[in-house]
Amino acid sequence: MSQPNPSTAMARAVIDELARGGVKMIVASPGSRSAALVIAAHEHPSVMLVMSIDERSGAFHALGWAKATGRAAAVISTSGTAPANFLPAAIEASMSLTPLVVLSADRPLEMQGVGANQTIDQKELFGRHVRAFLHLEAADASTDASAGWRAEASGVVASALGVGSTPPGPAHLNISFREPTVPATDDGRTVGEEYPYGIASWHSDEHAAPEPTAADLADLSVSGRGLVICGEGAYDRGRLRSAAARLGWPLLATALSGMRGGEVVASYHHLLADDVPEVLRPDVVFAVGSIGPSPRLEDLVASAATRVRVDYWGRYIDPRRGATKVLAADPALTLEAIAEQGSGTTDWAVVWKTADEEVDRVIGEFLDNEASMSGGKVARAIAGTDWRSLVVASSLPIREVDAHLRGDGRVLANRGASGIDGFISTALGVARSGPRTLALSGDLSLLHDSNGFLVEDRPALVTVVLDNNGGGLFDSLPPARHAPEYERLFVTPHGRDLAILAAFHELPYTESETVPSLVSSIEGALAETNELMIRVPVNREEDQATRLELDRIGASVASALNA
Ligand SMILES: Cc1ncc(C[n+]2csc(CCOP(=O)(O)OP(=O)(O)O)c2C)c(N)n1
Repeated sequence: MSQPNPSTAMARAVIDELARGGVKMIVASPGSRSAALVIAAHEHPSVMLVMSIDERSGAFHALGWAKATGRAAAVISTSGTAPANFLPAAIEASMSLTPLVVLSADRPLEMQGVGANQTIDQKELFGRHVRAFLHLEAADASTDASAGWRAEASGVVASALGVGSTPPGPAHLNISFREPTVPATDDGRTVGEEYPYGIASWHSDEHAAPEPTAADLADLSVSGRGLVICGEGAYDRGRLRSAAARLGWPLLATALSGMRGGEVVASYHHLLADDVPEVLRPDVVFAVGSIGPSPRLEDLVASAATRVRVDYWGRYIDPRRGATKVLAADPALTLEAIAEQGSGTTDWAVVWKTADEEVDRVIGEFLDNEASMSGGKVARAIAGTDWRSLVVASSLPIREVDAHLRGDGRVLANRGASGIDGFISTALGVARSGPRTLALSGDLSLLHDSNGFLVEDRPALVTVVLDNNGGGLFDSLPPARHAPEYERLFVTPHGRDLAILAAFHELPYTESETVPSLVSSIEGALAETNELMIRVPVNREEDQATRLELDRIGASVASALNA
């Protein structure tokens, strides 16, 4: 077999090293400078290569897949503005600790700074949003550089997976290529020499898990009323749950924590609408990971005298700057160590659980009797369907799911940076990892990333769109009361017919105006093709009025508890 040209040899070594490091899924967008990388990914036996026209969507597709599988994914782009489109997904990957390898092809040194076409400064393009920036100069046939290529490639994978105390996230490898960028030794534009050396392999390191230290555990008493709040993050759910049970501490869990169901308290959002009721006020709060989106959990944290925040990867999560202790430690091990000191007040968890069930019952009754469709109704309807993964958009969808979903199941959302961008692609990336994926989107989130539907070999996805013709979230924010031209400047109604969008993308489409029809459309699709877009028309004003009414109901349940 003849030797490859230098660009091909380098691309093969890099892609092979990614695969050896566990990167088995790569999303690439078309371009000439990146040709060697794309061809190497296409030819590698253990890599699944997916083509995406749009780099921004492609990166979110890879991100969704990585979030769903817990494994690193990679993206490939050509030079110029192409890799700049990776930035939103890279930021989300950074903040949600998702391993994402970003490969950008670049022009060689002799083409930099001389006005060459499609040539920009790509060095450190993602600034501080990546765990590492590495660069490979264009290969040539005069030196054996393969060990160096493999070292850089395995380094970028290790940085994405998390090395030492650095958490997983995005890592960027910028690679300059000289013509020819296709496997032919001479592609007619420039004569490329053969690369005469072997491309030997390398290996990567593993990270160490943090354990709580004696200082971490000092002053953490079990006397009084303790409460655990579980959010998104890395920790052993089972061990944390049993440690909380041993302590007799109630456990509240966000929809994104993956901890809902059973004895876990889920319906806190409306219960805490007014203030924290005296009977539910904790002395100690142990908050794990990122506990959004309901700001009322932060009120609950603030109401305790001892406020502990803990995150496995040491993310500093204390948005109100009120923590009495912020720990970088394994949350389950830490709570177990606390539980070894004894147990808390016996009937305290029962008080919380009773309140949780009561507020859920009263809210359910109210919504069942309400004629119009609302976000709350849709979230409750979805909760009971047979999805395997539920992917939820930012804005109202995640707030409604967090407020109404009570059962267990895998819920995913881009809440690292809470963008409405890349949503469809994220959901399709999740759907590529397994069947029965259900997405809940707002209409703006859908329109923002409808290019996501253009992805190659599109996985089947059931998408429910809460169509309130614009951004309904703003109705509960200050602009709704204080801004001029509120509708035009904030809500941005578009008046578009989503049926046409679905038809353009050749997606089966339906509309649901009642809960039974929504449930039957979802169940039908999940049981058969897994592919459907369901538009649920929602009146924005009525929906906002319902949310306010549910808050009033929650507050009255809470004040009855105090009585
Ligand atoms: C990329 C990005 N741009 C802008 C925003 C600000 N933003 C937050 S919510 C929202 C409206 C979203 O509308 P839609 O998806 O229809 O959901 P709804 O508010 O109606 O639930 C916008 C624009 C954002 N979070 N992310």
